[in-house]
Amino acid sequence: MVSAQTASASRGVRGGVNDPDGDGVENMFDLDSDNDGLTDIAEAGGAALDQDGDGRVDDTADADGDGLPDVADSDQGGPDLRSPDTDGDGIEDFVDTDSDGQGGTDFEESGGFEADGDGLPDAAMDENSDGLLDIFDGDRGGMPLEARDSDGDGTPNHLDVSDGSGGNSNCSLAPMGARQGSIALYLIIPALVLFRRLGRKGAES
Ligand SMILES: [Ca+2]
Ligand SMILES: [Ca+2]
Ligand SMILES: [Ca+2]
Ligand SMILES: [Ca+2]
Repeated sequence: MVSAQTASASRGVRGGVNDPDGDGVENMFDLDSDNDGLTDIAEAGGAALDQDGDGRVDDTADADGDGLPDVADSDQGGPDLRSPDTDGDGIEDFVDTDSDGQGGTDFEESGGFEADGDGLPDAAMDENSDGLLDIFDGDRGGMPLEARDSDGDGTPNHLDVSDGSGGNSNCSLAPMGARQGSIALYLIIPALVLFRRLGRKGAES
């Protein structure tokens, strides 16, 4: 069952329009506008441009002076980063804590663990007030959450409604290795029983 708080959070309406995560940092200054640990640049498809995990592009050279760093400027051969709305609910991914609308939050689907059941990080400390929680902030010794792609189809779990979970959002939270492990057990246990039976038959004959 989804709590009202989680449902509200998943629709990105925890705070105001310009500060949906309610951390006091407006989106235009917030490096993680929905506070789920996936930086805005990563949620726009630019994770590779931020290797040091501070939520900003590493190379800020701006040859044409248009305010966009060359590495994210299509005028300069960079990718044309957009603000996608993967589930089409009218809330762009960078402010949508459940970007694929599948039920599990982006934080959970990216391997994040939390205890209070709201599907979002429990930590609240953001010492440098850039909107990116310390635990995810490269400037504060943290590391941003990294997207996972359990089924290896090139679409990360938090954007993938068919990530091999069979439509069950709980399954999508399980690491792929765990699922493989359970399949292997299903295969191994009957095989062991068969071998033991054959062994007994051999000993009796
Ligand atoms: Ca904010
Ligand atoms: Ca985010
Ligand atoms: Ca959305
Ligand atoms: Ca911060």
